[in-house]
Amino acid sequence: MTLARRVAVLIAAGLALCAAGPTVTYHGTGTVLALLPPPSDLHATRPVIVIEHDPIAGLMAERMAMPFIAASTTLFDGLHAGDRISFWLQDTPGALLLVTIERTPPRH
Ligand SMILES: [Cu+2]
Repeated sequence: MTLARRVAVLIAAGLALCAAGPTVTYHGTGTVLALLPPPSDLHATRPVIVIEHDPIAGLMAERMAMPFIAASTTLFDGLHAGDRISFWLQDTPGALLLVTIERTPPRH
């Protein structure tokens, strides 16, 4: 490989990294409807949580019930259907990934 070619490859790699950009994170609140460790009907290998979520700024303007893939089953520890939660999503290439969950006081 010539030096010019090598430099071109390095530049292309650098541009690819830049294109990936900063990690985009969204914060949401809602109620747990179901906790589905893998394997489940919704995903063979990854944990899924179904949330009735409130509007999520920058992502979804509507309140709705929908499933999210969770980064780890350990996020489900101590959680139950019906719990009010605050959660954070990360926009990753494969999925909108739920990376953090906190239980919050019930809303009356
Ligand atoms: Cu939604």
